[in-house]
This record gives sequence, C-alpha cells and structure tokens, in this order.
Amino acid sequence: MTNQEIARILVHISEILNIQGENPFKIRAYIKASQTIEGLTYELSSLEDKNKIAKLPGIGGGIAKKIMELLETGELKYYEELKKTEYAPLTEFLKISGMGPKHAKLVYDKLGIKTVEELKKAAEEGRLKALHGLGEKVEQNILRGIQQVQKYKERLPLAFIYPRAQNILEEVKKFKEVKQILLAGSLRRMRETIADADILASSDHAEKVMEAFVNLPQTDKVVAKGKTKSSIVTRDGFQVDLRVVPPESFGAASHYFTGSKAHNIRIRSLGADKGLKINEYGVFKKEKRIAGKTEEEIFKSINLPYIPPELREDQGEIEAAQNRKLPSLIELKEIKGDLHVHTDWSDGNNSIEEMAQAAKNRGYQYIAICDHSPAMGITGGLTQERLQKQIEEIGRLNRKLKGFKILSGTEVDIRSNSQLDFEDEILEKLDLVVAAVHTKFGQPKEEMTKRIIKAIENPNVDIIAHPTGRLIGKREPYQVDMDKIMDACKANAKVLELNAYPERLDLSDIHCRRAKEKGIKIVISTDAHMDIHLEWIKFGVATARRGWIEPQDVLNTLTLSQLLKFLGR
Ligand code: DGT
Ligand code: CA
Repeated sequence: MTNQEIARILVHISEILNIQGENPFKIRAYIKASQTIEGLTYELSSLEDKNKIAKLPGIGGGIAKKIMELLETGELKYYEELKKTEYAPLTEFLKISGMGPKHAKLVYDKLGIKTVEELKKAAEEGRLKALHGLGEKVEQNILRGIQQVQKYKERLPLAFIYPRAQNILEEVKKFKEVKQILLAGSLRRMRETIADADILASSDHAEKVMEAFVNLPQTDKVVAKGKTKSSIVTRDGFQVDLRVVPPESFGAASHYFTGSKAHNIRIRSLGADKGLKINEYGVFKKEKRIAGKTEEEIFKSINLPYIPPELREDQGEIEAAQNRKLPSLIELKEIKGDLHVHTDWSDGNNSIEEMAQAAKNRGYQYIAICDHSPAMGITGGLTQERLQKQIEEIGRLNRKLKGFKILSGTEVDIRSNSQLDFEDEILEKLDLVVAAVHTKFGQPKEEMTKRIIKAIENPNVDIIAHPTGRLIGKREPYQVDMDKIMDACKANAKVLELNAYPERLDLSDIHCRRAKEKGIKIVISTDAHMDIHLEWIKFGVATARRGWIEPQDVLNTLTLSQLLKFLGR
C-alpha cells in the first residue's frame, strides 16, 4: 500500500467522523496524520522498523497501529466497518464548495439525499433553500460548487502530479538505454493544474524503453503501447505519456512536447517565414536538418534567445524575445526565507523550533511564524495572551539561534465587518502582520473589496495572504476587485502574498503579472503546516515565473537586514 493510498483512507475516516459529529480533536488527529504521510519522502512500506511510524510528527499510537494494519494486511477493519455506516456515502458532498459536514448531514436527514446527482437536482428544483439554515444563497453556492467540481474533474493540481511524475522519471532514467530525459508538457511549464504528465526521453533503443516503462511498479493500467510512445495510468490515478526520440532530435522534441500548442504554432510560423520547417524532429532547410539537438538551437534558428518553459504560452513572450526584453525570472535559489508558516501553537504539526531549524537547513536567513487568530476557532487560533507568550518564546529561541532569525508574526483574520481579529496594541509588537479573509466568502464584491482595503490601510498590516481565497478545483475566488486591491497596496506600500499551498497558488500567474505591471511587491510563502511543506516554495516560485516575476519584485528575496528595514518596525 502506498503512502498516498494510506493518506487517502485517513482523510476519508476523518470525513466520515466529521459528518457523524465526532470530537474535533479526534478528527484533527486523522487529518494531521494524513498530512504527515503525504509529505514523506519515502514509502512507509519500505520501512524496516515499523515502530518508527508512531514517532512521526502528528501520528499518535492509535493511528500508528491502524497504519501498520493497513501495511500488513492491505485492509483496516475499523475503516471497513466505518464505511458501512449510514453517513459514510455523504463524504462525496465535502468536495463541493459550500457543503460542510453539517449541510451534508442535513440534506440527508431531511431529504434523504445521498448522491451528488440527487443533490444537484434538489438544488435546481429549489428544494434545499427550504431547509433550516440553508436559504437561497447557500443553495446557489452549492449549485455553483457542484459545477466547479464537475468542471475540474479531469485536471489535478500541479503539486500532486509533479513529485509523482518526477518519481516515474527517475525510474525511467535508470534504464540503461535512456540517454536524456525530461518532464515535458504542462508539467514543464508548471501550469497550476495538469491533465496528463508527459515525459520525453532520448534513446537508440526505443522499444526496450517502452517495454520497461509499461512494467513499472507504478503502473496500474496500460492505455497504449507503441514503438516510440506509450501511455499508462498510475496507481495514483493519472495518465503518463512517455515518448522516445533519437538523441539528435531531443532538443526539437523537448520544445515541441513542452508546448504550449499556441506557442509552438507561433514558433513554427516564424520558421516558415525564414523558409524553415520546424517540427518535433528538428529544424529543416529543404530536406536538410540544420538544428535539433538542443532547445537553444531551435530558438537560435529563428534568431531568438532561449525562452524559459514557464513563459511559453504565447502571452507576449515571443515579442519580448524578439525585442530582447525577456524578464530575468525569479529563481528558487534567490528565496531567502518563508514569511507565512504555522506551528503546533495553532493548526501546524511542528514546534516553532522545528520549523526554524527546517528553514535554516534550506539555507534561509529567516522565517515568520504566523499562526491563526482567535476567530479561527477550529484551527486553534491564538488568543491575545497566547500570542504574547509566543512572542516571548520566539525571543528566547532567537537568543539561542545563530545566523538565523525567527520573526514573530500572525495570520490575523479580517472579520466580515473588516475589523482585524487582534487589537492594534498587540499587532504593534509583532515583526510582521499577515492579514487574510477566512469567512463570509459570499459577500458582494464591493463589500469584500472594502473589507480587504480596510486591512491594507491598517499601518500594522504588511501582507495580504491568499488574496482571492480560491481553492483550485474546489472553490472559486470570492468576488473582489483586484485592481482596487492592488491600487491600495501600491498607495500603502503593502505586499500581496503568492500562497504556494498546493490547492491555493493564490495569487495566480495572471494576478502576479498584473501586480508586476502595477509595481506592487509580492511575497512567495508556503503557508506550511509542517516542516516538509516548506518544499512547496518551488510551486510558488514556478507560478511567479509564469507571471513574469523577477527577483526584485519579491519581498522574500531580500536579505534579513533589508527585510527588517522594509518592515520598518
Ligand atoms: P495538459 O496535458 O492539458 O495539462 O497540457 P499539455 O500542454 O501537457 O498538453 P498535451 O499533453 O495535450 O500535449 C503536450 C504538448 O505536446 C503540448 O504542450 C504541445 C504539444 N502538442 C500537442 N498537440 C499538439 C499539436 O497539435 N500541435 C502542436 N504544435 N503541438 C502539440
Ligand atoms: Ca500533458
């Protein structure tokens, strides 16, 4: 059983318990355990000493035992029984934005609704709004939520596919016939969602590579097996296409299969203007191949500099290349710290010290601890008194740490009446204040925009976190006038966050580009709830690159002393 499969079962258990109205601590324990397992860089099944499972952060003895049962027998009795209970089928509803566990239970108890189709029909017929506590607005939200889920069904988040496709690439790379290999398609362009993973390899023995590929342990189903292209569906449920080309075509094929299609069409037509034929095998003048081994050669054949994959969307990158005006995109190694992480003081899984150590190990100079505020009850949001204690604890840890600084911060909730969830007198004591909307997503656009601008205008606020509130494939952004938000940031020298949490990526690439045009700084933060989540920074950086962001646009490329000066505390 893979980590992924185990994590999925634990989440499912937490969902069933949630609908049953179980104790929140018990529910949270399953969620935390699943997060831990999803973040591991090795498979639990490969552990020699299974007793180590109980020692992982966030995994207690009871759940550890259940995991061992899963690993040993491939089954969990407790889970099998739980699945037979009355409310178990309702967990499908939780994928729908606007449907919490209480609503799920309500529609079942009152109307006997058990499937998404039944729910959709009931919403369309206006039968939900009559239920106590639902109403017209919630009904519309649920309907929109269902459409959203159905629309995204075929695409998965980048951060889910990326590491799994990378694992497969590493396996294929081991075949001795393989010379070069890379992730291509939307994965290489780092789009926020991926339909299928494309891998490209070069070899003189394509058929042997095909044979080995379809027999990988990750393979669940072979969709197609050809001489130079095969497709599998992995046990994690997504499709991987592997193409093999001869080494002299690797550059041309890399370019072709990276796409996007729109970019490729433009490149091919620029070639045609010069009497060149550009395809996946190379660049041809009459019948003669004049380039194809590297991607640089392809661009050079039409007098263009190399265009980074993240820009290849035909969104002005070709014109920029022609005018020698391509941006120098931000790179991962330029990130000097993470300015939004959680700890076990609220809903995180690691201590302040563990988070700091993990950040230091990444070569960072600083980290900002931004646990939740009181309004976020379910996340264990800090009271004013606990925040005061946390500031003192951070002071103590900072005296111990050398060459690294922990900043005292908060992710303060912007209440629906636009008040912040902490008094200014405590916000003043912090090194950094991140403010965010977590409730009342359905406010009208004007109200929501005002609500956030009010926070931007508070002199103690530095950053607006996940500015649109979207959850990819799950929740549309709330209604907000981003131009007005950005103008307010500009006027008040405030920063917008690009939250790299896999289902957020909020700001999106498009908003990043707009922010840059308006001259607003962004900060790329992970919102990590565990030390290993710091790794997600790479998806944030990738999204920023897709938004044409350069290092000087990003707050956390500053050194510690520059950052402290910017914050001006
Ligand atoms: P996805 O899979 O929807 O997340 O997005 P992509 O970009 O990976 O699309 P996919 O898998 O259909 O194709 C991979 C790449 O192959 C694509 O980015 C560009 C190239 N490609 C596919 N079909 C065509 C085509 O008809 N013309 C050209 N020029 N390129 C194509
Ligand atoms: Ca693809």
